[in-house]
Amino acid sequence: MKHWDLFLAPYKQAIEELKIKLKGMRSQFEMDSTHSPIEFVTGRVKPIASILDKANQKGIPLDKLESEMQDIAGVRMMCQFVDDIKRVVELLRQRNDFEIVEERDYISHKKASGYRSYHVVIRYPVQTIKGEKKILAEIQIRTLAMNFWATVEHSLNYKYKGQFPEDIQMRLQRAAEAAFRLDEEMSLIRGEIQDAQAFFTRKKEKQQKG
Ligand code: 0O2
Repeated sequence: MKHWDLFLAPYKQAIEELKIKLKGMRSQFEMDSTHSPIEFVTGRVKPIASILDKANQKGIPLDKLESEMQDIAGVRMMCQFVDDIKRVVELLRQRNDFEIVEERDYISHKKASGYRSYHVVIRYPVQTIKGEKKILAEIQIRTLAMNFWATVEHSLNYKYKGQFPEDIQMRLQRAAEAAFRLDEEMSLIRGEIQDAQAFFTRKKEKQQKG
């Protein structure tokens, strides 16, 4: 087995486990017939090329990756409303299957790029045949609008290698403001939206029962 496969194996295992656990939170809300603050969950192990790029940019020696690169394992939890993010963070704080080591609030303090998200860095124990191994993982919690902006900006960043032409830079800033306003508008009609969603869920359940 190659060195990278061995190194990444516990991160892959952690992602698979975390996706099941965090998606499980959503199913529990559904069973409760209450609004789920979690819309959907995704996860990935950072590709080797991105690990090497980031290590290079941040001056992280390769033998320090385990302790200094916090997002080799990354999970994203998407929410409908900004207020849902706080609830999700609270739920994560209550869990006892991992330890929170750091929280970064890029919602109250958005990044200069316009990026908004709430990051929770955890130390997660992976059970292996050689015993327990604790790895760092980053959970990013964001609204659907924040996710849309970040996904598009990330692709453009890849294309332009961070050196955006001025017009694109300006449009991205405007798009970030629009995403912020969209979140605000949705929060204002949150009650209406949730009533409508509850109505459709009940209707679907009735139809399924025949
Ligand atoms: P990828 O491809 O998503 O893995 P730094 O790189 O110094 O900003 P640090 O210290 O690693 O960040 O921690 P931070 O900022 O909490 O987390 C970095 C990750 O957050 C990024 O990972 C992105 O996923 C996301 N992120 C942070 N800033 C931005 C931004 O301006 N735009 C977008 N689209 N995403 C952002 P990677 O390694 O950059 O990329």
